[in-house]
Amino acid sequence: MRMFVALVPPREVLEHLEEFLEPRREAAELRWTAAEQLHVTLAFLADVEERRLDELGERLERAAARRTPLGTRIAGGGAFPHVGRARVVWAGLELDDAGRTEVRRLATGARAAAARSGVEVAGKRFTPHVTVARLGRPAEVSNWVRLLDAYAGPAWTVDRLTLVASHLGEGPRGRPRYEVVEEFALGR
Ligand code: 2AM
Repeated sequence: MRMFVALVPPREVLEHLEEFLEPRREAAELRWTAAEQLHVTLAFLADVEERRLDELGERLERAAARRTPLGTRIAGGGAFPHVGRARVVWAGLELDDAGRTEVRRLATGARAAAARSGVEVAGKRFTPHVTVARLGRPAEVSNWVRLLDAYAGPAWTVDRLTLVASHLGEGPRGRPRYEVVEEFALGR
């Protein structure tokens, strides 16, 4: 199973970003993320075997319990691999130093939980981000990054980890369908 561990902002936060982007997104070369699919990936698990699921859930629960909730908002923008030839346009998380450390620990904890459950974790570098659009062909996206730099969404509290299954090709227009498998409360 293809899965990922994510921070999923509350609906009103997603809708706020959606309403900001909606009137501006006519550019055809960008594939925009549907509002209900916006998230911050902490750990991408390309191939989770069914038999690993129970242990993965238990370990994620413990990893989440060790961390404390933190306040943030979606704000600012960036691009991967870089603005000049981007494949991904993203919005950032506004975090103070303590929040940044806490989010990093959340990602480290989620990745360690997966690895200890015998699940391989893809990707080494972690930059907290919300992918808002993908590009089929790399392009210059400084206009979009500037636009997102002018954005600051409503404050919300990160209070859980979400384990999501990604069913490729089952969503609308060939997109993946995301299914929330389980949520794990922070600091319980
Ligand atoms: P993203 O956070 O940059 O959007 C579900 O597919 C999520 O997992 C996506 O949001 C995506 O990252 C992330 N993802 C997909 N493929 C990945 C890979 N090969 N390595 C790391 N993360 C990946």
